[in-house]
Amino acid sequence: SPIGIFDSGIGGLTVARAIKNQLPNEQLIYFGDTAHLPYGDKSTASIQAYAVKIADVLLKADCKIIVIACNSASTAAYELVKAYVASRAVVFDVIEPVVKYVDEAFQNKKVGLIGTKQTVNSGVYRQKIEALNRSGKFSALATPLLAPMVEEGFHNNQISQAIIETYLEAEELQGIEALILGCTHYPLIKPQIDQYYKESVEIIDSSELLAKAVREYLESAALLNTGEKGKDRFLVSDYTASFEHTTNLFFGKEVSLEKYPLWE
Ligand code: DGN
Repeated sequence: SPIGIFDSGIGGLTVARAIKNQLPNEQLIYFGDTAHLPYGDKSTASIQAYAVKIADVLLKADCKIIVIACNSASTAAYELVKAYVASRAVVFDVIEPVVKYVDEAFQNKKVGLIGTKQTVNSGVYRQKIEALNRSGKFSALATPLLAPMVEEGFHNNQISQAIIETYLEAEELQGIEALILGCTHYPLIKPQIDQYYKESVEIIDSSELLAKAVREYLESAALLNTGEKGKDRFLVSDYTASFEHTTNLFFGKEVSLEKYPLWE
């Protein structure tokens, strides 16, 4: 059975891509809720309603795992989706693997987070990291310009460099030894962030950590696909040609999107 992955749009394809790289023999069913993006500015209640509806779509497609490939949806709906899905599939989010890594690698260090307003204001990363028995500090900054900037193809140019630097110079992010990329879009600007810090700060990419956690789970639960692999599918709740074109940016190649409205 397939691995189900969902996001507010196509940004979660960075997560799908990381999972595909680690697990090339698995079939993916990706759902991008393009009719309701961006989640970064939505209320928790709205995101929860969308997330449960999408979980249903993925359960109907017989997914053995549901991956919440969106930080905003993970902060708003992880607990709810887990309770809703119960024993029908195993649910992963983008936050747990990061928290585990911070616990292992940054015990006494100050760790920073950048993400959407929903992700930062929810305080979920803060709660989970502060709940660890560690002496290091945690500090977060909402960087809402970054996701639309990446979507518009502004990475690796002067404008994106100036915006990134302005954010990274904020008071909140001073003295950090690691920076969590708390948004699906940020792996694309990781080279520019690295360039700013000149390797003095470790950049924590949640998509890589999540993909590794999914692989390790499938291996240990003996759930790896051994038979013939079905074709990957990419569903979107609203279709436009420009979404399809942008898939290239996040997935490394253009994929064809199927329209699948959440509500008729
Ligand atoms: N996928 C969202 C996230 O990771 O928070 C970012 C896109 C958005 O909704 N702005």
